[in-house]
Amino acid sequence: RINLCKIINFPKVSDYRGNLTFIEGNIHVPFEIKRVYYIYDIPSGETRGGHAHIELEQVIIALSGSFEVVVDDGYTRKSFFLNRPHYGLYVPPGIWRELINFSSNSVALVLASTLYDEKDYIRDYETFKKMVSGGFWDEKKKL
Ligand code: T46
Repeated sequence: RINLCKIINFPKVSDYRGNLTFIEGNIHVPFEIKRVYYIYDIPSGETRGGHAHIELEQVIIALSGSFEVVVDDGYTRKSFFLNRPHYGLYVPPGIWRELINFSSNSVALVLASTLYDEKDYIRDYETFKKMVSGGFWDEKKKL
């Protein structure tokens, strides 16, 4: 399932005044956008994430600066380097994610398919692995 994690390129309108990127739900991302949040003022060396989601789909964008997103489907790990605001990483449900190596002043913008729900989080890696091997997400393929 790791190959469901994909870079999505967004439209970029450039002219002498600069660049403009726009993102429309169900058009440029494969879900309706229900929530937007951003992570910023990250102290040097800190990491974010370290969990998986039951239902939530997200697109993670480096609005400013750069960082890496390490994704893990329970079998395979893959790392994506994000450093421009005109593309993002789509992360489907059932993927463990960690955000690492933030540059100074980086801002991670996240588009989310659901409202915040703590019950959707799997914060224990062993529990995640058990759910993967039990086939929990096998019927929930998307993209
Ligand atoms: C993810 C990564 C990339 C809310 O109250 N509402 C929200 O919408 C969110 C996202 C968080 N919170 C609260 C829950 C915690 O008390 O904010 C606190 C910090 O959240 P968390 O520790 O989950 O933050 P991260 O940066 O580790 O994870 C977040 C998202 O939660 C997660 O879905 O994929 O960013």
